[in-house]
Amino acid sequence: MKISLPEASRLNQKEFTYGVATASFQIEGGYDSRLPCIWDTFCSTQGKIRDGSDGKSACEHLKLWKEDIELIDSLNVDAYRLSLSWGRVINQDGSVNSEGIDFYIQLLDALKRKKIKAFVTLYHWDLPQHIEDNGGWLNRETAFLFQDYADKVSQILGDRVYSYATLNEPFCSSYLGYEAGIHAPGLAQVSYGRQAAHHLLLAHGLAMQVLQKNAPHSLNGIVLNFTPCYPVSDSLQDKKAAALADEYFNQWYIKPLFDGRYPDIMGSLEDKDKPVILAGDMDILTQPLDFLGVNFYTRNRYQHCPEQRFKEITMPDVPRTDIGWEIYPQAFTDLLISLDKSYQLPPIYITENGAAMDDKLIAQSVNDLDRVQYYQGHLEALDKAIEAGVNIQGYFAWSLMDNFEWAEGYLKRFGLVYVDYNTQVRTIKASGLAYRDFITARHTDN
Ligand code: PNW
Repeated sequence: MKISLPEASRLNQKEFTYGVATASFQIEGGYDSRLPCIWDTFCSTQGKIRDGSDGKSACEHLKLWKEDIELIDSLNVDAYRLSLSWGRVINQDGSVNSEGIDFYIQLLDALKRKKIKAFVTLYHWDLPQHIEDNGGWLNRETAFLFQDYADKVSQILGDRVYSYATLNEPFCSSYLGYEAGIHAPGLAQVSYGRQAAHHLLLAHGLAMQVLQKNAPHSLNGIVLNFTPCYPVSDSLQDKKAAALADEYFNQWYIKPLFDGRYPDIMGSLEDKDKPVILAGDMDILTQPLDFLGVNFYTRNRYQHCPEQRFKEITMPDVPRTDIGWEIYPQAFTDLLISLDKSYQLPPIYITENGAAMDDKLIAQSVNDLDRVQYYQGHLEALDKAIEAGVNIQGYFAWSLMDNFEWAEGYLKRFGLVYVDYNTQVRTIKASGLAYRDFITARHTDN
């Protein structure tokens, strides 16, 4: 089974950037050579991770990185998106950990030799635990510690990095981590979630300032995730409910960056739940961006509900991935068009898209045709958005390989490459081969 798009599609041009993505905590292991982070603590708390696992070894990428770079190269991608572990490169006293930064320098140099562009995310959720012990993202000071971290690493890494993203998915860090309690650090209050979000976006703005100074030639920006909100029916009330959910879960994290204010739904929060915003903060948040990273997986459906503003409804009989997320590529097209209409955006990169499937390794191969189909459908959806005029420059599959899937532990597999966690043997799945062949077949005439 193949992935293919019409010959004339923008997605078939060499100039379009294709990559694969990972994140430090999900693949590195190497627990002993970094500071403990909030995910180590969360994993050691009973009942938080579905299979009781942790990220101490993960995919042993810290040891196997050379092999993994060969693997990435064998997929013929133009780019690799990775994240840095804050607690591997910065010591508790704020100084640089030379062994930690050396690991990334070697990795980035190896990518450079292979002409693979490095897209580096500075924060993909692994906050050093000592910072959480001082309040984490509820403490405004954390935003300045992040700026300092960004400053130090961007000075050292220099032009090895093609693109820096400040944060990955501030929605997940703040809402899932501080409001819903299902991600680290596992706190659950509206006021916490909203305050954490503001401090994360502040951290982003502060970091952008130093990145533009230290790495003016890199493409600097942020990665946001969107789960578009659809009504369960055509009724006006359900449509309103979906629009409110969209403000609360999606627009909350993008509107301040481009419009310098939070969505109107903030006005309906109780005063105790509203974030503290200091004078001048919005000027810091709205730094110009070189790119916007968009992560897309699925959509959600909402219904009007008298006691709440909106209620999420699980629809029966819709196609779903192994993690339970609805497969609905049209939402990808709709999302990109609506973002493009709503904001003055820089070029967009799709920094994550992919699916968890119930993979079976049989006779050293994984025949994940359902995942191939997911990619086919979503690349077609992306093509439609480009046709409609949205400026999209690249696409990253999530993920290079199976890895630690947060609260799901190792139970859910998102990789183009299968990982046997007993042996650490990697096997390229049918989807990985299809992705490689699709990238390789792009024509060069135009
Ligand atoms: C993203 N949601 O996480 C992350 O960037 C990856 O680290 C992760 O492995 C991948 O997607 C797959 O889950 C998300 O509930 C987790 O809306 C949860 C949500 C969205 C993104």
